[in-house]
Amino acid sequence: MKTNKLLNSIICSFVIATLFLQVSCKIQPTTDLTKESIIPKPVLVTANGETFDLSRSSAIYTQGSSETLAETAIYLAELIEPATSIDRIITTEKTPPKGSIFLSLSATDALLGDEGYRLEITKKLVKISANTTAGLFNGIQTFRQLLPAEIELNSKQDVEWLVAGGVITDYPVYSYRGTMLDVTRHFLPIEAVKRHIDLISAYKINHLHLHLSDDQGWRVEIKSWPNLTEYGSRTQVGGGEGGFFTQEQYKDIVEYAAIRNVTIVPEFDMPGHTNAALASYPELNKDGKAPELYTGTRVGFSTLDANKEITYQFIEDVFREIAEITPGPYLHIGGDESHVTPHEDYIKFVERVQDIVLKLGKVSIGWDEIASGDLRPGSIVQYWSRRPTNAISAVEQGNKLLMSPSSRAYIDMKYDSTTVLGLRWAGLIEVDKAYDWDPATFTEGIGMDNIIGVEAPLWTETVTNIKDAEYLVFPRLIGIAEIGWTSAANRNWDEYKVRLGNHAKRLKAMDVNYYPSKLVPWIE
Ligand code: TNX
Repeated sequence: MKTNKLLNSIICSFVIATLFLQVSCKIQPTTDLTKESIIPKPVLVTANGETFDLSRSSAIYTQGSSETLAETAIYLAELIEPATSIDRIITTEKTPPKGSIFLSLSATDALLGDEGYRLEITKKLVKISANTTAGLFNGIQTFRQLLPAEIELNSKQDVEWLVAGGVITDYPVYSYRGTMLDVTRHFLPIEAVKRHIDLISAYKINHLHLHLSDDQGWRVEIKSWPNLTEYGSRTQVGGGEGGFFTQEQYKDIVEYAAIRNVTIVPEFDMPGHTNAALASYPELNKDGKAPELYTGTRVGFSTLDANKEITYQFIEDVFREIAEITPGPYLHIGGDESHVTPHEDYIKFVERVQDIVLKLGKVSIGWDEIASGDLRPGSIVQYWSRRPTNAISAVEQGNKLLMSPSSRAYIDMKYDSTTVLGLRWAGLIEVDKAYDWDPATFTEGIGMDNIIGVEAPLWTETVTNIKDAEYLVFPRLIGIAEIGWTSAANRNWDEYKVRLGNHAKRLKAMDVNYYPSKLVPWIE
């Protein structure tokens, strides 16, 4: 009896103590900014022990002149409004009042460059300053991660919006931090692409490469060659109905991306991977006969004819039309796996296509095989294969590399042997393997100066919808985003995996269908 009583009172006080702890934990704000799980990891974080309370905020203030500043402020307002009800934006020349979020396009700090920002948080004010709206956008993403995860929900939340105080000074190591969506093997509609842009930009990914043509389908309207989409878009892997973007929809994607600091990089893959175009126009074929549409997953069986003038007329028309609606600097010309193109034809073809792109005032990006020929000045070589000779040749010709090594950055590979989606030809890529590498030391003879950045492609042979895509993309792309932003000296898997684990609640709130790798200590 006595012992029972004692036991009861011990249990009781334990329960009370736990309750008290939970309650006090709830109302205790995080006050140490240096302990926050920010991804990508910033350059410099210092804490001041203060706490900013967004619940008492009334407005977003902006200062500075730029056409895109208002758009960036509206973006921030739309991001926080559903959960907090703050949506007033005020332009000011003076210091904004206590409690506001202040976007200041006034930094004159060379250190911050084109994309860096300074985020200053005191109990009175959140101030993001940058040289560009891109920098402000990146600062907003960091600020977003400092708010409770409920900020990602779409209805008003009864949460104390407390933010730890201090100063963050931050800028990226690489200017190109990208991912690719293959919308040809399986078509993804415009809403899916927009959602994808929302998610990737939350981690400061700033380029979205769209793989727009392949054997299985042509996915964007070209007005001077209408059959490309009228016929060539009508199927996909497995024989589904396929689809395409009208030019209006493409422009819509480009604009949506621009507000989120994402540059669209359109790719028309050639001279191989062209069955859909060859099926749409018999005159593009060497023998003048159009093949059937293709719904399988083999590669390397189709080619444009490098010795027909109509081939180059076709390419000029296609790239001219897309260049007119692509504000970004790059046009991706493909160039991979052209196994049935005679080598001298391939070399001639790739040189002529680079000239067409130059004439349009754009810069070519091509898969690394293009480095087997003469590269035009400025052309970028996307290094994916396991043939370092291509990477070395590019560098010897004075050209730069975009790093997408398939054994690390191919996020269409399976995570482990039990992953249902994905392929495995480049190996299994667990979350640690996708994170734990350095583009600047990956290939002998290639250093940081030879690299513009990193890109993780998602090929969609096995991916039929955006939820499947997210499963392969997340969380691996988050790690690639950090590789592109944070210096290798400041990165470490054991420390990163804890920060990543702390993003579980946030990813859930955003309804991301991520792979819950056992290697990560997820905290929900
Ligand atoms: C190789 S990587 C390809 C694509 C496939 C991919 C599947 C590259 C430049 N070409 O055509 O979809 O493998 O992983």
